[in-house]
Amino acid sequence: PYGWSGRILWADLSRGEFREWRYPGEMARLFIGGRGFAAKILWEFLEPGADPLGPRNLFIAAVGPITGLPGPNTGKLVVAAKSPLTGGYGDGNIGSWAAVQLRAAGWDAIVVEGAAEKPSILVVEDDKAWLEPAEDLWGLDTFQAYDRLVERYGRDAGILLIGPAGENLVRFATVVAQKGRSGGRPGLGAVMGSKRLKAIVVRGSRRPEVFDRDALMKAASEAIRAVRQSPSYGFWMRQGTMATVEWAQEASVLPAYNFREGVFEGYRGISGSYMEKIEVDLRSCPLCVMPCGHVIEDEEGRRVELDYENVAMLGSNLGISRLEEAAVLNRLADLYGLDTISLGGTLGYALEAAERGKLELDAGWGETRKIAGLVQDIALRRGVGDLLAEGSARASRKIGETWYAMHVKGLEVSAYDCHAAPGMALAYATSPIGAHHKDAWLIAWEVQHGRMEYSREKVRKLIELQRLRGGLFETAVACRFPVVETGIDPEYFIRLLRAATGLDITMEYMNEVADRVYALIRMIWVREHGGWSIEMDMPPERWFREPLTKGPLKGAKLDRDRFLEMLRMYYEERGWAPNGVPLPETLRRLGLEDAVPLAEKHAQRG
Ligand code: PTT
Ligand code: SF4
Repeated sequence: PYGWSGRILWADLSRGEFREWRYPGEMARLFIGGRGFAAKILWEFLEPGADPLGPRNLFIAAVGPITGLPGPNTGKLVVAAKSPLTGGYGDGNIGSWAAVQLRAAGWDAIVVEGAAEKPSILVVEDDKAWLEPAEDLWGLDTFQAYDRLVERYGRDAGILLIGPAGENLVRFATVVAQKGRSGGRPGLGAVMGSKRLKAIVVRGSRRPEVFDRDALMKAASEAIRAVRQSPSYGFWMRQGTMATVEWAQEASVLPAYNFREGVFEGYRGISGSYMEKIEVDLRSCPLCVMPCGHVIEDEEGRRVELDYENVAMLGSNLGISRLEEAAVLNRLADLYGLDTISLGGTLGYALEAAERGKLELDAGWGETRKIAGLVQDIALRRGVGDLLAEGSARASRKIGETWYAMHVKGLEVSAYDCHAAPGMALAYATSPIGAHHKDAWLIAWEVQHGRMEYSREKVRKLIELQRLRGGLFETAVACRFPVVETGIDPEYFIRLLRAATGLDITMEYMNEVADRVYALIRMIWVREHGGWSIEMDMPPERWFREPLTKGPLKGAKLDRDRFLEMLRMYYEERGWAPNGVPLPETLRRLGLEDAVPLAEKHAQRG
């Protein structure tokens, strides 16, 4: 086959066994790769009710047909598992040489089950796989461990690893690649930790086979030229995602003080414009043609790669108005392997709970040094850090105040306040992994199109974005920024897919793949939770309860009834029942017959 190797590496760490699974060709056609493969594998092989931090959970790393090929920004891979943070489907998308190497080794995915007895490294070299001891690395931070792994396996090795947070099963620990590339927000690092897997190291020596190399090269060079000629390319190269700080402030969506407000008085000090003045380096994922890893030196003179989400969640959301201070927290998150968004959301919740006298905490808004201490406590599960390592949903239930815990399904909201953005709130509510912006960054469109409206048009736009971002880019597996940031035509990626696979793939075809993957992921959630209700898709109570008190949109908040109406429209558009379960006929149309019995049991019509 072209585009796929047709092989998945199955590693059982309990038994120390490694086997090749030649999966059916239909799986490639229906699910493409990446998130699609992850969803299919979890649906078929994950034991329902398995403890996410137990040996029966499956940890998956998957590439897609265009990963690692010529073309803009194809050095990405998807990591997925049942999430210890949400109890549902969880995934993330990381830029890493491991993506390129996995393809060169001739595997479309790695599935890891069981748990090793001792800290281990899974080494994959072309067709062979084995475990090596990692006792000497256990306890090391991700930078130290990365350096040791490079020494041991060489500069060209693809490396995915965890830090102390993953080892200590912090529920929002991530998987880290290179220094400062991190993914798998819903606790994928803890899943690796529970398997005592410090790292996965991959090397391959083959060139992936493609159907039509000339067509591939042509599409790739045209796409790269389009990126470089884009009017937004220059500004992107200067600020990357950091440009969003000033934009978010202007649009009143910059989270401040645990999402109490959408504007922050100190936004200039954490902005992209300020960053430009102190930037010391620019890094990127492999094969990237528009690098966005802007590096500055933090308060302590150490190098940190920044992103908007990190800076907003660990800056304005915690009342911190100096970039160099937010960077201290960002760096700690990278070192320990903690998700910056969930960390910022959980810390924001804790600071507010302390302010309300519900939690004893020796830290307040803007107190960076003390907050940094808390970050360490979380990673090492010390004192109150042990409670906060559970994430804001669990911590808030324990504390007994849940309405200002800013999460959906247990995953903390990314850095866009939604008091005045019902569509973005719906994007969080319906994201397949909990509140993440990656599937639908509706906010930019929404602020210009009837911002406070609850309309079907908005619902349709949301689904359009979910199909493109959560479908095409998560299954073909490449970075979505060439399309969503420099605005090149997504058709370039369809051409790459066609040239790689030889299949007659169109955008409509990929939209259907996206709908199939969405429906199947929803069925995984339904199975894990023993049913579903519309309340389980609701955004945080704060946005309905308490209006903004500052900025041009002062007084704005969401309307519960109108939001529910829009959520029902969303289900309708997707062919899901009014309680959020895909209808049997929808599943049949998408070729998901094996999920029909579960849907028949749980879908409540009207
Ligand atoms: C992503 C999430 C994001 S989304 C950010 S900043 W962003 C945070 N980054 C973190 C970090 O850094 N360190 C850390 N310890 N935790 C972090 N948590 C947060 O994780 C990332 C880029 C970005 S930067 C974005 S939007 C795009 N996301 C893509 C995606 O989801 N799919 C895709 N096909 N392409 C994408 N391109 C862009 O990639 P998660 P990365 Mg990340 C330091 O992984 O789990 O999806 O969460 O992977 O290699 O760092 O690239 O303003
Ligand atoms: Fe990585 Fe940024 Fe390049 Fe995308 S644009 S591949 S996230 S460096």
